[in-house]
Amino acid sequence: MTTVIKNGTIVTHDLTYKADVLIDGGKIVEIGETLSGDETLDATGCYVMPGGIDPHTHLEMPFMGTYSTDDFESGTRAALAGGTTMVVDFALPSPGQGLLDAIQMWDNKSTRANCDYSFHMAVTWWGEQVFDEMKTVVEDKGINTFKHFMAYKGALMVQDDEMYASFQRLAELGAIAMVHAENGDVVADLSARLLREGNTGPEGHAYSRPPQVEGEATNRAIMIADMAGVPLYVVHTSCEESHEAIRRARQQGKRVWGEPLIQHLTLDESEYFNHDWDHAARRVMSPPFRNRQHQDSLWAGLQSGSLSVVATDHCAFTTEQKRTGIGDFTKIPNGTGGLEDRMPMLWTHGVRTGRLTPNEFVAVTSTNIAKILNCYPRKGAIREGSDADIVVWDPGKSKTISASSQQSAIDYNVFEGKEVTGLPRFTLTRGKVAVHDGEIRTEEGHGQFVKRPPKGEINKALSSWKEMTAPRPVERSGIPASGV
Ligand code: DUC
Ligand code: ZN
Ligand code: ZN
Ligand code: ZN
Repeated sequence: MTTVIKNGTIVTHDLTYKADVLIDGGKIVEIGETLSGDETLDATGCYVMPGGIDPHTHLEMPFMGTYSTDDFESGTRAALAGGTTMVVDFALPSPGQGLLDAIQMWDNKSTRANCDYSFHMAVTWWGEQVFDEMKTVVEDKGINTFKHFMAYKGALMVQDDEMYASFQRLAELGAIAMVHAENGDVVADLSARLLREGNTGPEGHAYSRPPQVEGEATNRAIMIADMAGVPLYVVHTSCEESHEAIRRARQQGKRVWGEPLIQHLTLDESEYFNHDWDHAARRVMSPPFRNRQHQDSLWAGLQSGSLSVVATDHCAFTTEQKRTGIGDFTKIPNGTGGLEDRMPMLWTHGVRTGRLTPNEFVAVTSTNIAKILNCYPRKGAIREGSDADIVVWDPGKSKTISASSQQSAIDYNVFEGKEVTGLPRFTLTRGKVAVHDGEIRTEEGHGQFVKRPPKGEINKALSSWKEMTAPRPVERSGIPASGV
């Protein structure tokens, strides 16, 4: 059976034009004028865009003594409802557990996915087994991205020597390093001090993770990545200090990317103050929300291209789960939702305000990350031969975000009450209509794993190319050849 999307305007990261799209066997087979198919989807007044890719989710993740509540079923259903057609989740070994073992666990959970997905690998400890298994992960499992936690001391955090060893191994394998950039030692110290002084409420979480904590770690990771020669992707860039480091690295010719979250772009630190405990605790995530100056910096980064991708870090906990941290903010499970709201919120606050063009919207929600993760143009494109992961976007359709009508399984929404304009009319996952005007027709298990081979890119500051690629022995005696 063929499907045709008719009368819409195709918007990709680089082009805007009117054409119909013909789909067969889950792929885009033709783009042209006046096409016809067995089934017709009317896109009059709509933009036909590559479905969103959210490269940062934690579905059913064991974390802080519990599991994040949205799993691969509810999480990908929420994604599709908001126009996102692919998620990339983090396979997370517990310290001491093998990488392949963790992937097996994630394979088991993800059989329920409603849309396509891929995995990043988390490196939560270091040893010979991890070193050895990395090769299989890259070459056989199709995972080319490895995340390192520089925070969560005593749990997921890795030390600098471990990170440097891991980064060098990744460079060898042609993979990409990722970091959660926060100085975990400083966070632990500030947290203990705040608790001692009686600051036990959720606002203590924000005080314990100031922007300097993130800026320092981002700088450190960039320098270590430069020395190891590995490209670096910095997840959840939330502040100017971190953005500044990324901007500078990119100017120096380094392959470094930054990923602001829709939450940090649209919600600020006031959410932690002058609100009741539940309201604030529901918004506890790492990094925490920042002030308006940091938000401006993130928007500027998206506009100028120094920041590349908008994600969610979707890691949803119920109010009941959050309440395990009453009396001690360090026990509040860190994480917020956002999968369903990322695209409408970014359209509303990015495109409708004039900060982003529709083409830039496609770039930062889909195409840029497809290229970075090496699944373009299978994903992130409206092209003949690409997967028919498509969102037919109605720029005039509005709704008020509310937990009462969301797909996510938790009991609140951090964007509750926000009015958005710009919503999917249809969301297609490999040609199958999963959302039609708000009506959900997802199919559990439809989602397939997307393998992403290594690219082998190298990361070095331009000035260090010569020295680092061809080290020369030091002359110990005699007159130097240059005669100086
Ligand atoms: N931050 C969160 O808020 N939740 C999951 C992990 C993380 O780094
Ligand atoms: Zn993180
Ligand atoms: Zn995360
Ligand atoms: Zn199917």
